[in-house]
Amino acid sequence: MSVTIEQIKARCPRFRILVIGRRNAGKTTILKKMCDSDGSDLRIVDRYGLEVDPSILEPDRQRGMSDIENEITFRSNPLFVFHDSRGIEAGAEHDENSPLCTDSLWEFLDKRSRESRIRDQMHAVWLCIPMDNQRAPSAEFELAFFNARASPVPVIAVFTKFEALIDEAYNDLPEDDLSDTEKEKNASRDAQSKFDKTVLKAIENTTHPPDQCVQLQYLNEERTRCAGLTEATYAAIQDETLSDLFAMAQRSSFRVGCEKVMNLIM
Ligand SMILES: Nc1nc2c(ncn2[C@@H]2O[C@H](COP(=O)(O)OP(=O)(O)OP(=O)(O)O)[C@@H](O)[C@H]2O)c(=O)[nH]1
Ligand SMILES: [Mg+2]
Repeated sequence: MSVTIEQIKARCPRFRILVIGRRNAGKTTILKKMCDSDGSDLRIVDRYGLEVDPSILEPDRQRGMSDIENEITFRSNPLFVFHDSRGIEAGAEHDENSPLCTDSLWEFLDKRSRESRIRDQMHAVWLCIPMDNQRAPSAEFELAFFNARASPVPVIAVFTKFEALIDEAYNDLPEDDLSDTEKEKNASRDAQSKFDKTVLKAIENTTHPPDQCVQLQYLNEERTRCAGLTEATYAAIQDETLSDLFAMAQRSSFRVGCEKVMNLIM
């Protein structure tokens, strides 16, 4: 007998994601895109269910103000609930490269994976790695996370601001008479090749590499969506209930969701 949407929602009403990444990595931008929100409907509650002022996530607020246990939701899509690593980086407050406090992150993930109810467990991790930062991935930050432990939940490495690598490759192109279109094509090719040989290789050589990798670009622009992240997350989820729930929850990339939901309904 196939499982109905109501049965899935009764067991686990929301898909829970932990988003990790250094300052300015593009975390909040991704959450908003995923929920098709402009940010005005953002809601935060603390571990006791008490309402928290959403301004604690604003870029100029101290990272320590935020608590990883806080649940972030958007009214535009109540099927997703997020946790932001933002409060957890150690070191100088204004140093975007200050090291990740990996132990605290793993403690949080371990605790969540021991929760008896599926609704309280963490269902996926998005680790955002900004490509406009010359020091990413670094041994103090992203690589430390992947070298620390095997994750009890799927981890997706999200390479954000990928266009920064393409811009860099464009500037490095040799002088010639190629058209702008050809130059852009060559820059994309060179950026991808450099990324594969350096960034991706470093990530894949860690002790516990991510389940999926995805590149995102120009997410600061209104027109862009993060369909690649939807597909990568969907591909990483093993549990059937969770994969059905994720398919229902994601709205901004309709392809996976509609197919799955239609199959469940019919
Ligand atoms: N160029 C470019 N900018 C981006 C992209 N994604 C996000 N940004 C911009 O990067 C800045 C930081 O994005 P946020 O989403 O606030 O980053 P964050 O990781 O939540 O930052 P903190 O909350 O301070 O840790 C914003 O100005 C975004 O508009 C992208 O793909 N390309
Ligand atoms: Mg943020």
